[in-house]
Amino acid sequence: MNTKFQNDINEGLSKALKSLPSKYFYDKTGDDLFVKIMNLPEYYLTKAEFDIFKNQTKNIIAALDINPNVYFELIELGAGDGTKTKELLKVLISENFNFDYIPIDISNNALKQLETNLNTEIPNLNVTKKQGDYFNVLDGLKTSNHPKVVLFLGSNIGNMEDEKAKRFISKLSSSLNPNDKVVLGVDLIKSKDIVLPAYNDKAGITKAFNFNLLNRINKELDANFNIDQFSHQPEYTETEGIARSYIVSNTDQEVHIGALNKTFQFKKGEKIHTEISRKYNDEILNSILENSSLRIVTKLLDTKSYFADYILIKT
Ligand code: AVI
Repeated sequence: MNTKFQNDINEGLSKALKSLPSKYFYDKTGDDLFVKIMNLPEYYLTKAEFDIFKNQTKNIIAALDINPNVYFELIELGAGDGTKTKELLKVLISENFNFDYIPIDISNNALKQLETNLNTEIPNLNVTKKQGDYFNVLDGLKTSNHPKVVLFLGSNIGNMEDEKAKRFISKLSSSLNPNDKVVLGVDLIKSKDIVLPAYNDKAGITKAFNFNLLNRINKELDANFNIDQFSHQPEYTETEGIARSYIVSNTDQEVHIGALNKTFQFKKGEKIHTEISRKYNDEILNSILENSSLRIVTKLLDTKSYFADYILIKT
């Protein structure tokens, strides 16, 4: 039994304002659902960032200001399937840059698939995969003194509360040397009409993704959540720039979690907060970077200006 999972669920459901950590979306079912989300017409984030990597590859490379004669490490945190990164890797290889690609991911499976795929698609690329939680793997980066470029794409930083994002950025910054670079992909603050449908798609895939948390608790912790008695509810205000996902109880009800030997009460309309997806602008990013030694060099936008890849430098 996974006691960390068990403890986190107990803690979240015992609070006055109930919550569940979004990291638990990502089991095999959650990973598959997220791949479907990335292909949804409403989910513009992945397409927008792909647009930047496909059409502005040269601008990314110019902003990184890499010396083609000096070896560097290209490190990707949470590499996933590498679709966007491949656009950059292909150009770096064709222009004879001297580097290794170091994808870091929590899933060994995802890393193996990525490596096999890259070996076929870009045979001249050196891949050194590292498995682990990227928050922890950051410490290991300090052991090498080669110049580094760290990719943290996909608005993954958006799933962190601002305080956590600040801690993460400080840790990232302290594992780098002056002049190292970071490519940080963030979703930009924009109107509700565009953001909300991305988290409330017509096909109901995001709902299934959100409810996967309850299914996991049912399966792994012997619980009896009746999925039909809950609703998926994303919320977003442009002034705040944060999309929040909730699971709302449709009725007064009780749920028993066998592994905890505990029953939880839910009031009609009571919300369980499951995810934050923060959207950014320059001001918010600067406040996140404030106590670190990372500064913005360049901001690259997709054609619709929905998404930005910021190039940051360690000062
Ligand atoms: C992984 N992350 C950036 C996604 C997001 O947009 O916050 C996760 C997601 N949640 C619902 N849809 C997609």
